[in-house]
Amino acid sequence: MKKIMITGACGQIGSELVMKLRETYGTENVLATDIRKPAVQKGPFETLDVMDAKRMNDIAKDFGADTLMHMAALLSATAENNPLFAWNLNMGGLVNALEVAREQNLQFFTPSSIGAFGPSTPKNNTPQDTLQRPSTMYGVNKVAGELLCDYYFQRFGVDTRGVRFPGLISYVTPPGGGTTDYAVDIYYKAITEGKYTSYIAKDSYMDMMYMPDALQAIIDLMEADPAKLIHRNAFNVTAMSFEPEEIAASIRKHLPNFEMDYDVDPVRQAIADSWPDSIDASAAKEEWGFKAKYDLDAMTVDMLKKLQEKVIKSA
Ligand code: AKB
Repeated sequence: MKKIMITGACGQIGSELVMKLRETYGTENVLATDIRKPAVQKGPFETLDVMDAKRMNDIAKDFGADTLMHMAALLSATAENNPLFAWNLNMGGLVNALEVAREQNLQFFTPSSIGAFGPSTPKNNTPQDTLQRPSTMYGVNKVAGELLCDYYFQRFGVDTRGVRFPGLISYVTPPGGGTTDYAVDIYYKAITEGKYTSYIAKDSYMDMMYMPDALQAIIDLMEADPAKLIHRNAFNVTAMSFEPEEIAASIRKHLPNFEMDYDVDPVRQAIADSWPDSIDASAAKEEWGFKAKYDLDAMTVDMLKKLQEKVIKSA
């Protein structure tokens, strides 16, 4: 049985990943760590600042980890507001985690992002291997991270694996500081207020994926036969690409009175404009069988149902 340690376990992906991994591998085999304590604690947890390399190493050793999933990172919009802090945290945390994996011979996962692409990248059906000259600090961190993970595999034989996630949509933990967060906020506001003001402009297409597909992708990649992996650390994965009017139209199929207007945020809009409109996930499909179950309408049905239940419960 695997023994998995996760950093950033209270974040948007981390909090759901911990639950999914505990269902799959057993509660006691998954150690959650984060700089802040979770609101509800139902399994092994340690407080950890990923900048503290020694503590990270000690915690992994004491737990007897064989796998490290490094999820702690600042997202694109927050990183743009404080680029130096983002560089220090995103790169410092990653190199500390890779060192733990190297010293203790752990299998390693960390997510990259569509943010690793930039304005000169082909915008449509963006290939797996292509130009990557991002114009954001987050993108610089992600490209450097992809290369660093490749380096740790080639130079030290660490079993590093990763995907380029698109915007992730979930009803469990709200995201914080991302450019794609509008596609989560819109569902909350549709339920609670019946209207939404989008900070992303009309016609701005970005790739997205529903969280259950993202979690399954992580497990499938980590379980994949290493002999089949050519692109270890930066597989393009996506389930859908849409712009604000399309997600609003999908919501209106269930809430016909839903209204949307725009108040575009120039910082997040510039980031969105620098990213691809849609990426090509065929390498992930060929090398480890990546498949997303949810398209936009299937996701909308589930999001609205789960959020309605959540709002009723908290009332
Ligand atoms: C963000 O918007 O920063 C993230 C991402 C696409 O990496 N959701």
